Amino acid sequence: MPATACGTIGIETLRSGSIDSGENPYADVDSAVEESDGGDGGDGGDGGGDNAPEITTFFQSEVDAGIRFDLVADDLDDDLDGGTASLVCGTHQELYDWPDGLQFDGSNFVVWDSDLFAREQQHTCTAKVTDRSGNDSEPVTAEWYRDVFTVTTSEVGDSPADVESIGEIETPAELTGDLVSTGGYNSGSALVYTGDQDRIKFRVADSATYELTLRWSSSSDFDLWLYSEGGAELAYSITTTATETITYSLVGGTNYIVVVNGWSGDPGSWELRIE
Ligand SMILES: [Ca+2]
Ligand SMILES: [Ca+2]
Ligand SMILES: [Ca+2]
Repeated sequence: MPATACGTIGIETLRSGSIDSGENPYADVDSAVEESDGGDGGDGGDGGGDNAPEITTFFQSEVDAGIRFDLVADDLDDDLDGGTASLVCGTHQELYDWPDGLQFDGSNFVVWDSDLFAREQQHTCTAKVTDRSGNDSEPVTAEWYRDVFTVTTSEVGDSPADVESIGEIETPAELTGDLVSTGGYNSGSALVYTGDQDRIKFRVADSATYELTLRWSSSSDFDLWLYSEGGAELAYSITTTATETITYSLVGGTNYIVVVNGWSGDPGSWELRIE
């Protein structure tokens, strides 16, 4: 996927020339309509307004506001203004006036809601532009894989007050971190952890049953706990296997604290998947 780039929607490369020369940029509209009415279609005719536009750049990328589409088209006979551009991704499509409908936040591209694009899936999007004479470009297709939501946590202290807050996550999400030490003992029916504890505060947007799965690479014994923001114990997974899983109904918009503990063995990195 290209990085964010200077590609723009709404550039018609020959457009400025016609403006500068004082020509009426819409001079072809009436004759094109008449041709269409007469059954000739947009492709026949007299050499004016008959050239199909061409998409020269089309790609999407993920930005803070959502999924951004950059689209550049060219039209040799300069009658793209007043036409349209269509974007189709799966079952969602939008039709924009060219070029004015393609303005987003004062700039020359469009941004779609990222909720339209599930994570860990391939998305196929197709763009097509049509000039005001009715000539369609060839459709241009872009394949794009939207990756999992990731958060790399940082080391914080080990007291209950030492929490890293990562805000609202999108699911599936993969959180990673490192336990720098391990240790623990049984105190009656309670477990006491004496090693590194990684506490992360998060929330999800939607209320649902989620699975939290902790994995780590070493042969150590790590554990997983879930608390309310106020510190109430909600769930835990403290097996001796190399995976810990908590299944829990999280309330959307509510903060929770998940804790990764090292019970025994070598310290090392961990990965927590929430979905
Ligand atoms: Ca740590
Ligand atoms: Ca810690
Ligand atoms: Ca364990």
